[in-house]
Amino acid sequence: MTTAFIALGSNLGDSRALLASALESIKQLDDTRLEKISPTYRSAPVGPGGQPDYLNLVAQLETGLSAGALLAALQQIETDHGRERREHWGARTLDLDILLYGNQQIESAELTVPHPHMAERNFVLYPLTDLAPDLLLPCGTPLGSWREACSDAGLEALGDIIEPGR
Ligand code: ROI
Repeated sequence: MTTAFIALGSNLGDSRALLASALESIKQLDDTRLEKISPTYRSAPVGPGGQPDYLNLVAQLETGLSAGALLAALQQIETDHGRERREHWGARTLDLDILLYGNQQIESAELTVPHPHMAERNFVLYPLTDLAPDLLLPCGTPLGSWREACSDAGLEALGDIIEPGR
């Protein structure tokens, strides 16, 4: 089994219900246990202007799925929740990103792990630190040093407002 951290985000539709339903779907993945869920944050959009604020959180899994199988399963959950691949960095009903997969560094055509933008995204680093404050990244850097270097501008902690459900 491998510990994986997944970033969840939504800024279209009923984001709170979509994220709760996505967590329920993650819980039901083969050979996978949903271990912990971070508090939820409201975050200002990174990317093209004029899109609504996001809700973001991070989930910690134990999984027997390979990274590729986990990615495919998460993409299916996105599709099941109305995700359409449209504008680059545009608004979306549901975004599921693999942040970390054990201690592995992966660079394939489909997947880069650790997630290539996580160091600069407060809506990832803050909830991830809530779950795993003492985490060492695969490169050996403590997560805390990335988070300390990352401003909390545009980020609002909402607490534990989302749990798996339909
Ligand atoms: N911006 C925020 N605040 N939260 C996200 O989850 C998010 N996801 C994205 C882009 C469009 C880059 N911007 C985001 O994919």
